[in-house]
Amino acid sequence: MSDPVFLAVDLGAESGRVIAGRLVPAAADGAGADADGPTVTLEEVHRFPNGPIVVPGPDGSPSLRWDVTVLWREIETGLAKAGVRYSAEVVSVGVDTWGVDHVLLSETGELLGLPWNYRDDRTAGGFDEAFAAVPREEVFAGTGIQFLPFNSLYQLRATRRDHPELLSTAQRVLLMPDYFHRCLCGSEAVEFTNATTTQLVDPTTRDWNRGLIAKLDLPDRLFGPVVSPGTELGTLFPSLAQRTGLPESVKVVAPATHDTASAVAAIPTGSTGQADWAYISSGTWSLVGVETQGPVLGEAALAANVTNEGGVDGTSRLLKNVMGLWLVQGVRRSFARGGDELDYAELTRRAASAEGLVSLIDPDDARFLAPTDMAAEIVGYCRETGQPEPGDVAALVRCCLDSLALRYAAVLDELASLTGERPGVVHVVGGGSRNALLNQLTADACGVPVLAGPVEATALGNVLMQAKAAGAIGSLAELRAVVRRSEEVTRFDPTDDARWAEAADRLRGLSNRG
Ligand code: LFR
Repeated sequence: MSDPVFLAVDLGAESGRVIAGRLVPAAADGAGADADGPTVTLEEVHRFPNGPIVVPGPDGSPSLRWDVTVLWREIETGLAKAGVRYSAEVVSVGVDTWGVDHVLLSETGELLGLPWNYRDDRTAGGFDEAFAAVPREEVFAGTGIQFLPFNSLYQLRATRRDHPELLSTAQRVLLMPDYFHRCLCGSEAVEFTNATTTQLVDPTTRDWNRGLIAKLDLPDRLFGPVVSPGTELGTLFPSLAQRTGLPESVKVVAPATHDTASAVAAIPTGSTGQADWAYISSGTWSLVGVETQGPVLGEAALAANVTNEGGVDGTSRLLKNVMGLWLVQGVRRSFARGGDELDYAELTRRAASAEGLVSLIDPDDARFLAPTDMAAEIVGYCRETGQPEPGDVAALVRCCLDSLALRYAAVLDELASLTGERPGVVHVVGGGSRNALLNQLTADACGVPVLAGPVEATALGNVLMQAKAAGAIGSLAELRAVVRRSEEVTRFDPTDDARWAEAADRLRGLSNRG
């Protein structure tokens, strides 16, 4: 019999994919790298673009949304391709996406409007409004989550303020992957790792913080059962199995549905729940963190504005969101508008030839969250802070990459002071780990080796959690051993350059500007 296939639906802010993962057992003759246990192979079945759509409101004002109907059509197309290619070999399917965004469902299960995209500005001012109901300290103590304006907490409060009829009609809130699981099999469960990104889950009980939900005056009935990653949610709807050519026996299994949680699960390390290694899950966002065995709460964690997101096998992800390659994506869009279409490899090649550490930005300045023109925004920032204005695309991208590397180093310092342990190595995973220049700059800024790869960490984590649910893998440690046997990593050693210390001071000055 051929090796089982697990289908990962992995949706990102720029593209979505359906990926088939195959778990290949250890070589029977006990020879080769895979002698100790199974390996995994991935095959991309379907890829499609994704991005926010603009829906004009009654007064014409733009509202940023996700078109879940189109996303579902693409998912179904991908499943049908998998039906043709693998048919009876498919064991299960699971979905992961970015965090925080969600749909509201009516009593009869109708979708109540298109979900908002988290970059919509309706949550600006949301902190003050929410903290009037529940003080900031209390929100942190009860959730352990970083204060980001787009967390579901502030989004739901914005919906309550602007569209009270939606909240009074809604019976259920489902995060994006949960919604697609419902389309696959009817499940209305909310998966734990992604639920934590709402800032409404208690990190100790690992369930909704119903006291907080009540104080925020959000309807309690919206928040359904929370399930652990690896939970079997059901089997494909027979009609969907028929349309896609997949067997009716295909299970729907919740992976770690938060893309970052799946990526962290697939880090090729030999250690779990220890803060002696760090990770950067690098894509549109850079999630810079360490794995811990429980939440790190208290005053210092609150002051550092770190997050404790839920991980697999009882682990926590102590991390911070850094603006990430969104900056470079934005610069790319700015130049594309001017007719200059450049791919990411070309942008990085140009940045490598530009002089380093000239002008710096604080990547996490709110002005870079959703600017209309990223290149102009960066030039404006440099002008206002008395630095040379980046004059071309090479200088702009170099400014982004230098600044990101410095910001990573600053976050690692903050995390080390919270855990009392300094990571000896940084694993960079995800699409951004392809960027050799950024990897080298990261090693230089952080002063420790960077191990880059796998690029497909999220899809690997998704597939392997399904394999774990099927009983083919026993633990998170074993899951990571499968990744180590299957994927090459590239090492970047820090170069000794005193300019980084000076640049770190400059970035600190910029970040501390009032
Ligand atoms: C990365 C990610 C981050 C989350 C951001 C918004 O794709 O999931 O972890 O903070 O998107 O949801």
